Amino acid sequence: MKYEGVIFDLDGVLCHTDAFHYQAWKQAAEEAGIYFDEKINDRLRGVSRMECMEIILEKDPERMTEKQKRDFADRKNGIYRKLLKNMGPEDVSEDVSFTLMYLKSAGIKLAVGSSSKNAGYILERLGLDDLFDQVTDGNDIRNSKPDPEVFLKAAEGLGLLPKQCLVVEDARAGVDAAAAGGFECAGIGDAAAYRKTTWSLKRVSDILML
Ligand code: B16
Ligand code: MG
Repeated sequence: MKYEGVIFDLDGVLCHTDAFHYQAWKQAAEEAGIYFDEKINDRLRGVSRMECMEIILEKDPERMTEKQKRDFADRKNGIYRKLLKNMGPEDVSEDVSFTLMYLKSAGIKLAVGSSSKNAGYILERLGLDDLFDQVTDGNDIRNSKPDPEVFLKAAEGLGLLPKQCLVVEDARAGVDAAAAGGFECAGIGDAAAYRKTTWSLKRVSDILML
């Protein structure tokens, strides 16, 4: 690999929490009488919790006060955290596990760059909390993706420059963030077909060829 470090997005790359996010937003929305569907959920990938609120309320932005928005987001997070208890090391795919072990043994520095404030907890549930040299998440940043802050801080934590690192992302907002920070970016899923993606991946282990 030509990179000295790899910065992985968490949700959608190292693991899949989409269904839990969906269930939690859906339940909180139903309780509050707000419409929510999978299409809206798809637009929430890589986006911070409070920015998700703006998307959910975009048809009726005046509907809630700031306090009500925070309460709604807290309610969603409570439901989401309970669902995360269902996750365990078996939720890391063999492909992801192999990739992480291979890179680690090759001496490549490894980081997580996630918008999620639950990243630490998720990594713990997955049994991956000791593996990374740097974890930068939603608790460490002021501006979330597409702002490059999360990746710039992760690279800094690794002691590397953006051009020395590869970012791996599943969300367009994340690819935009990587590009804005001067990183090359490998896109998987939704991000694979995005024009700003440097490399398109079918599976995470494809990065081992770069
Ligand atoms: P939380 P990533 C993102 O994580 C998710 O893709 C996005 O759907 C979620 O809204 C965001 O984290 C915030 O998550 O509510 O747990 O703080 O893809 O950047 O790892
Ligand atoms: Mg993601």
